[in-house]
Amino acid sequence: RRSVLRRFLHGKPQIKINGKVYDEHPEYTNVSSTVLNLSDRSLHLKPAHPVGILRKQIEDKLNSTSNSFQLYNNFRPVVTVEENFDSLGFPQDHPGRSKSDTYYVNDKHLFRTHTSAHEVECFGNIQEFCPKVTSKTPTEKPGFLITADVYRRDEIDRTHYPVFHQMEGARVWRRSAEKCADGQEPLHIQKMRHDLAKLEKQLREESGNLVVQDDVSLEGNPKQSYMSDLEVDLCSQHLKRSIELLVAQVFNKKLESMGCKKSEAEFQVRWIKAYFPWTTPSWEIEVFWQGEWLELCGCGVVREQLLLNAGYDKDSTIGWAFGLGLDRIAMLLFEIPDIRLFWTQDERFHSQFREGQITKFKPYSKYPGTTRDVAFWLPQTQEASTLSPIHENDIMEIVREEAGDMVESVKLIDQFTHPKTNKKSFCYRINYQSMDRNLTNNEINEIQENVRRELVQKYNVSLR
Ligand code: FA5
Ligand code: MG
Repeated sequence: RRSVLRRFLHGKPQIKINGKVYDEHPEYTNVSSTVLNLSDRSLHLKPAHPVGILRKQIEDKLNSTSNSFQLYNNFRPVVTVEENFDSLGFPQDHPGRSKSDTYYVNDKHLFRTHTSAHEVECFGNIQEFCPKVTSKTPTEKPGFLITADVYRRDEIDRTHYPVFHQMEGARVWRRSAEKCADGQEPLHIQKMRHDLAKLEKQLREESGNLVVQDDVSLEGNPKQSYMSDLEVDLCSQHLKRSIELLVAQVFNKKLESMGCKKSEAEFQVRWIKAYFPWTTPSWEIEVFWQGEWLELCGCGVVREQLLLNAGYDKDSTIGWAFGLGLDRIAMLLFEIPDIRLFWTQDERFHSQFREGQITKFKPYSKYPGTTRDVAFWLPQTQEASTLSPIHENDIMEIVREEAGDMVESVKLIDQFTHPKTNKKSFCYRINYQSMDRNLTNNEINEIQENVRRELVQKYNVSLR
């Protein structure tokens, strides 16, 4: 499979992704063919796919208050390191930048790890705010929603997949310096109060059963000095109420479909302080669902440096941004037991969903699974250093590359150091199971053999 997408030009290895050719980099390139193959699926654009249905529903709801959000749904997944990290103020040593966590195309390009990679560009499109900057796609709207596939090297289990979906949201207000006559507040404060009141009214009418545990303290979660307390307060409230509105609408639909009446069913969310390099103050929101707190979204008041990067004038603007994970919400709403199902081509999955409707997934059958263990000694040279060059995500990647969606989970089940030789041994248990069909022993054995061979070839381990 690998050779299909890789090619050589004048002896230089290159990768073609969605029609564009990139030079490989000897140290950085770590993108796998599994990921390359997933990068042109655009599940979020399919109107009758759970992820597409959820995206549309949230877009409609957020634009129902005042239609302030420009929609962006077609950004390509490869972005620059600058867009994904530098423009957002990620420090050089941030763990998110490491090759064990991120799929790099080369030293300058990567598969975006979040939709925030497009914030600077989209802020720069808001015409009123940077009149000097000539964007190719200007918009009049003071906000935007970006939905896209995002990529992270990660573990393998029912809720983790190397590709998932996020929706980025943002909203800005232009500050007015002028003092108003007769003790009236500045125009932008009036505007923010007006926008907030409208949102609160809608929230009261539509989501009276939402119980919110807010965190309004700014201790350890500081505001920026160019903003007044009142500005931060109005902006934060508008941010939180906007997210509460979308969360309430999504979960109320679910409660209704489960036969609960709106007036009876309460549900809880809580705000928790968080840290992101390009927002302050920052929070995460969690929802209490079936006995567990589930993290839905990170957000905050946008740091001015980001707006300056987008071409805004100093002290001119106040804004918020959020990044919402769509897959876990979609799994819960549609009662989808395994994240791999989103990616299946099986009609028995796709025929179950309709545009605009949240319906319960009916499993078409549970195919039997089978497990295989792989145990190995690390090579002697690696044991001397405390940091092993094999990261757990590298093991995951090999299994994904060989097994594709036939792998359900990979778990470390045993690890020890030989008391005499000091050699380190690891044992991983691989669960094989297909969502679509029965697997034969022969094909699993072959995959398992390939995994073992790759471990030896790439990392020089001794199999046990
Ligand atoms: C971010 O990605 C930030 N870009 C969010 C943000 C945007 C903050 C704008 C401030 C301003 P985080 O890595 O926590 O943050 O991911 C955001 C959401 O994506 C999470 O709350 C979760 O819902 C979802 N998410 C994160 N990792 C995964 C994963 N491996 N699988 C499924 N969903 C995930
Ligand atoms: Mg998080």
